[in-house]
Amino acid sequence: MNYHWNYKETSKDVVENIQSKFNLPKPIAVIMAQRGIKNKKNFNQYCDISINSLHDPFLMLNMKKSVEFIKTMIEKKETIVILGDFDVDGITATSILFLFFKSLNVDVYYYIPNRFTEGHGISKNGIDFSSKIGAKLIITCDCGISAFEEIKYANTKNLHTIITDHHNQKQKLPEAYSIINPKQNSCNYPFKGLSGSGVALKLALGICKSMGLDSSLALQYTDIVTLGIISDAVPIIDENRAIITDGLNKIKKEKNIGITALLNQCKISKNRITIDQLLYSIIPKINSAGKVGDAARGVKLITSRNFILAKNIAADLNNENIKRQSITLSVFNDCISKIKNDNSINERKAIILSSNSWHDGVLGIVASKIKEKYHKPSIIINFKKNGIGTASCRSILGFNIYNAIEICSKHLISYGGHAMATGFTIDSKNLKLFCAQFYTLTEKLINKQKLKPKIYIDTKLNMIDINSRLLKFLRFLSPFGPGNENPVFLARNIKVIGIPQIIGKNNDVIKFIISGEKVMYEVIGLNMIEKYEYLISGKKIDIVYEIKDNNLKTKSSIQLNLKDIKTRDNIHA
Ligand SMILES: [Mn+2]
Repeated sequence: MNYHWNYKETSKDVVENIQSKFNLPKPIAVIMAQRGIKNKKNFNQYCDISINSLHDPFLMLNMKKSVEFIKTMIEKKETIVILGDFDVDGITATSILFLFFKSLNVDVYYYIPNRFTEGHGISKNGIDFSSKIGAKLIITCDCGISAFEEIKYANTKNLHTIITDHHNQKQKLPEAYSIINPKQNSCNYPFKGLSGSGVALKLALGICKSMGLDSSLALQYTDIVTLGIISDAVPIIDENRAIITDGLNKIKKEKNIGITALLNQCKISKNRITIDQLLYSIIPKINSAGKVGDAARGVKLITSRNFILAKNIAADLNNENIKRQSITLSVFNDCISKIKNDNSINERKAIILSSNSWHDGVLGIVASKIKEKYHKPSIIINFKKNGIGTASCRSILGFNIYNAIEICSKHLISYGGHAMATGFTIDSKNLKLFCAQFYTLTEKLINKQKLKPKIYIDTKLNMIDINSRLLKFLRFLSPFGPGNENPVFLARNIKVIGIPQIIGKNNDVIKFIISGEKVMYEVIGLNMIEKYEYLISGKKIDIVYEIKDNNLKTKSSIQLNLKDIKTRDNIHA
């Protein structure tokens, strides 16, 4: 992949102002300016990642109404059912509320729909289950904001419903008893970036506050909330920073038996856990529970109090993840050969591929991989025998695929999602019309510039400027994730020392030593084997890199993560 290097935009005045106000070196001031840390007040807000300074849950619309109602249900010893979704955010949100209500001795059950027979969100089966066991109240997790029919159905069964969700609302709202969702139009909650698991935590905190219970009764589950936050890629700013910081500590301390059992399957050193590691290790395993089998096992694992049971489920999920990986690879390869055999795909500004022999559970991952490889909006559709297709769509920066799908929605049965990731269902007889409209739209809306993959650089940073002050500053900025990315640096005129190595299970990692101004660093480049020739050319190189954030204790142990590399004669940045 040939990236175009761009600097992030920064105002010179703001940088100079920060530099003089805080007496800081320029690279640090630039990074602060980009993150809006411009004055003492912003700085203090950024510093405050204490779990005890979260926003008041009662700032959320309908929190009071919901908590009061739940209290009367608890007093009357009524049965409550938590209805979650089958992805990691839904599973973790469900787990939190289930454990929380259990700890209050509430008669509580949970229900997670089956992806293949019931689909996303609240299902009729879940409502029937709740009715059958004599429950009075359903609390949804990470879903429900557009479940108009299902909530109506619950009402006919005399079930009360409280929706907790974080998805955008459609024009109408369902007729639930109450809806807790920071993103609903009339909610003035100060932070809109909560995950489904985060909203569940807020409800538990609201109940604590209103019943005079210690907030630790809810906050003990920040490790579980953290997995939902990371998995849903919500921004790691505001409350999410505080929750994740606390959650990562709890994960390190092995507070949750199920999470620990999963980590043991991945053989990760627990005192160095990062967001990225969780994203690539245990989160896919929890996800695979719902992608190739029964997602309720995810809740069973996370809520388990039994080491042996947890170990067994973790081992099962690990095996299923391996199965899922091999299905993913075969669908991915199938897509690649379709692309290679069809010249028209190269000419278009988006990729749409379909089949009737793929696996619904991997469409999203494959769409992401295709998008990454070709840097075009990508739609992957699988048709079932009845002619109904399920699609996953992934987009590139600067193209809102949700809006585009919405424009083409007259050809679709249903659709939902957000700017970068959307899903839909379609009848096979409408596929041609849909494709035609979508291709026309992308032709019009996407210019060539957008199709060029770009890397955004925070600031230039020479090797000599990597000092303990900078490392301390990076620690202060962390944890990194969406919305609070690890800073990306540029260093020019770098000399490669010795012979670069090719390492990794698939021989796709390059490792080499660089030197500049009397210091040496080890550089690791994942999936960068195509750049190996630059390293052995003997020419000086320019590199774009991150400083690895999980090992910052001593300067000698830091590693540079390579993002891209250019030799001096092919620089366009
Ligand atoms: Mn979610």
